[in-house]
Amino acid sequence: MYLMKDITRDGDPVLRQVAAKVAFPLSEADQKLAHDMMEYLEVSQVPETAEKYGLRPGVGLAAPQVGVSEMMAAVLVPGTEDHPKPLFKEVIINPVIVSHSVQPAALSEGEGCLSVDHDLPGYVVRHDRITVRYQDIDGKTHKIRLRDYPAIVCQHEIDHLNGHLYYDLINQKDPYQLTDQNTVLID
Ligand code: NB4
Ligand code: NI
Repeated sequence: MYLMKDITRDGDPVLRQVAAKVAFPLSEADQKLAHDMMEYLEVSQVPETAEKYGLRPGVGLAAPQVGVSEMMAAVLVPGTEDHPKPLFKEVIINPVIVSHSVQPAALSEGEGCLSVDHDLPGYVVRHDRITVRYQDIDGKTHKIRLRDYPAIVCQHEIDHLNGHLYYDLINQKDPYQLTDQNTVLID
């Protein structure tokens, strides 16, 4: 299982590289990578185990964040109290955003990143709705539509695979300025 000491930090060149496409069938190393990234998210989302292992909670984790420059990311968007089934749980491989809404969206609280030790304030303006094509661990291709919170998480992870970090998208002059008045703010 991954621990915080295994997470690459801002300044490591791997976070600025464009990751390599993953070949199928997955190698044993890639199968373990997929498993261990999702395991991190699961363990990090339970307060007791997060505390036990000293993990920062996460809803996504991209392979470059564990030092592997490959197009793979784990996403675990939890459900709500009265709807506990995860909103989206998948290891996405070779993901591509094939289309997106014109309408922008941002998390109202801004974003944080396990690879960035100090949270930088500001709106990270992204697409409100996306269509993503990706392969699962069995090599099966999926094309799915996501909106709001799960769409934001996937965009953050796909950005990692292309060498981008969330603060690249914050308006440097005025972090909470919204250029587009139609921006959806997501709690
Ligand atoms: C990825 C996210 C940053 C913004 C929004 C949020 C958390 C991350 C980074 C979009 C994607 C990790 C990957 C959270 C969190 C809500 C759900 C369930 C119970 C606690 C957990 C807290 F932890 N971001 N952290 N940051 N990254 N929500 N939640 N809660 O996940 O760097 O590239 O456990
Ligand atoms: Ni991140």
